[in-house]
Amino acid sequence: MSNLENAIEIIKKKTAGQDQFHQSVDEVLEYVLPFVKDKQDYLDAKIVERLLVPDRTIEFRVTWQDDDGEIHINNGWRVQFNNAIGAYKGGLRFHPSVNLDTLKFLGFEQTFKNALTGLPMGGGKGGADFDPKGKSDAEIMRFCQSFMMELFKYIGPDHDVPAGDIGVGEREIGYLFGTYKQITGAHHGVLTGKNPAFGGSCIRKEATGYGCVYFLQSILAEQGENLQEKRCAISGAGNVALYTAEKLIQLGARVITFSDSQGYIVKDDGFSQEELISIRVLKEEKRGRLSELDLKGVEYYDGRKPWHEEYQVAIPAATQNEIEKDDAITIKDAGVCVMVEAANMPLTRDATDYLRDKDIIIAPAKAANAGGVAVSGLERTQNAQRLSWDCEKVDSTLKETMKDIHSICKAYGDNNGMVDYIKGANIGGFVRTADAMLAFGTL
Ligand code: NDP
Ligand code: 2IT
Repeated sequence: MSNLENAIEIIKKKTAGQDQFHQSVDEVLEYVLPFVKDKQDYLDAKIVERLLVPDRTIEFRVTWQDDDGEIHINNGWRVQFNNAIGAYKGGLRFHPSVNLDTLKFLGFEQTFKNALTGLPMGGGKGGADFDPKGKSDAEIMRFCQSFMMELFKYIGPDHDVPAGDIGVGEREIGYLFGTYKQITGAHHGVLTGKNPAFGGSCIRKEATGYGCVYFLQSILAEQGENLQEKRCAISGAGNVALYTAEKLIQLGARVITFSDSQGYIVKDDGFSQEELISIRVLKEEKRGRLSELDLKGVEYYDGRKPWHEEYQVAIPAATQNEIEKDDAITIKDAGVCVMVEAANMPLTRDATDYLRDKDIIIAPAKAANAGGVAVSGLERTQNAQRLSWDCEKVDSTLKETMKDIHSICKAYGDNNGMVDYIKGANIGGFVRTADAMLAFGTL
């Protein structure tokens, strides 16, 4: 065993039980280890070992009161993973399943994703094991206020800039930003994903989904194909799922499924933009369940995932490890040719291995869903300039960014003349971060 492999084993032992973190590390190392093998400067500086340990993790208590006056206590975290190329940047997740393992995997992934955008942003992630489901607006507000009472000590526009993720959208960012502003008196770009009324960027809420579709367009163009009439199955029915669908439908594809944590809906000839609005109102405004949707020609299947249909493009947009090996087999049998990871790490290792073995193209999350954080980067730029760009400018910059990420994947992901997007994204993201770390010396 080499010194490096030995060091990796020790890091894994020290972080025993952090299975999602190890899964994301293994995926990166599968490509990075062969790449650094003969690069003595990276090896001497122990860049790989340093990358596997977050700069710091902050854990805190969040105490809040519900509408009946009862006190609740949750755990909050911020993982500041790596700031080699810029201030820590990454979302906040509010979901009962959140723990340090989840946030470490997300912060680690975010480091490489942010590097791929070409913008000066390091990687971080945070959140709480708070369940927003069934909570009133006032309860959400009080939770966000209490969360920020602690988080504000560790963030700042040039230091760490959080945004949204699962369970944190424009409403929560509003409460968080309002609290930060109340405590510090400063109105600046400390959070992204803000409402454009007070400094948010046009297209930020659409950006992750739109970016996924722009990336898919580049992949299809590489195959001499396009989106016209392509049947797409999407999981999830949140921010990323719905804006991915909006752009797909705009560009002539058919979106046939959505899901939530209870079940899935299907419309065999594809959802329309009007139907999409009904789904958005149900999920975003009423915070309801897909089972409550009443739309003609739409079937609901309780307790099932959406992969048993016929489609060419699969787009998981819900959560990590939602596609297991059995689902991957179903997806292959459905006739899929491209898998676009809109969610972070949506495939288990077995599922990834199975689909790659069957030569199905996988666009990894680091590349495919980078559009969200890229426009977050543009929101920071606008805040620093004290002005707002028009939507056209933000959208065209997003398109260029996704094309550039596709080119990076091609440059680093050659596999016998084909593009291996997983390899390309991992090495491309690594090189940029590693070179910055080298330049700083031993820190
Ligand atoms: P939302 O909270 O808006 O929506 C999440 C969706 O996923 C909901 O439909 C939810 O169902 C479903 N879901 C969440 N957890 C689970 C679970 N454990 N099992 C089954 N379904 C689940 O989140 P986003 O759309 O923002 O995020 C979706 C994915 O995209 C995440 O992986 C996130 O990390 C990633 N992402 C988000 C970005 C952003 O800008 N928001 C940027 C890049 C990646 P239900 O309604 O029943 O809870
Ligand atoms: O996973 C992600 O890239 C995000 N949740 C978005 C992060 C951001 O800072 O916009």
